[in-house]
Amino acid sequence: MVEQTLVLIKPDATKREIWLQIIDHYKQAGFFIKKTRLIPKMRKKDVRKFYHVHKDKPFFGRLVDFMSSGPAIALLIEGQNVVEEIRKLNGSTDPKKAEKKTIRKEFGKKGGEKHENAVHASDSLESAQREIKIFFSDK
Ligand code: 3AN
Repeated sequence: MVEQTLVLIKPDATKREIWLQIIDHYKQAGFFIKKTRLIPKMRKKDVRKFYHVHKDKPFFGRLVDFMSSGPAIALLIEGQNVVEEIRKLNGSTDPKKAEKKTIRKEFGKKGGEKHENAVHASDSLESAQREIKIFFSDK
């Protein structure tokens, strides 16, 4: 089934100027990037809304500060089974545990914190729809 998913290249990756390499990595792996959008800085209240499922986690405050600390790049990716395929290519949440050749292994910040894992991707079709609307509804 043709699906759409949302990838966010996070501030740790834009600050390290590796966002283009990350986009290339998705393309080399055969994914079709339908739309891109630069987000100069997410507002804290928008990050809180975006990650609302984690609001009671101990790392929530750090995650909100981090996500609003610099630019992010949103990618709308389309293709067969992309929600699952993109998560596979991204690898484990913690870059230290991510498998070889995954985005988080290659591009997660070395010696960084767990949230400095370069990318976010929607975890279900339902979240993809919600997240795509947040970043691309006016396009
Ligand atoms: P994923 O992004 O792989 O779906 P989630 O949904 O478990 O991972 O985590 C959502 C966000 O919270 C991610 N950006 C992740 O980096 C961050 N996060 C998860 N666990 C921790 C933790 N223990 N400390 C700091 N940040 C975390």
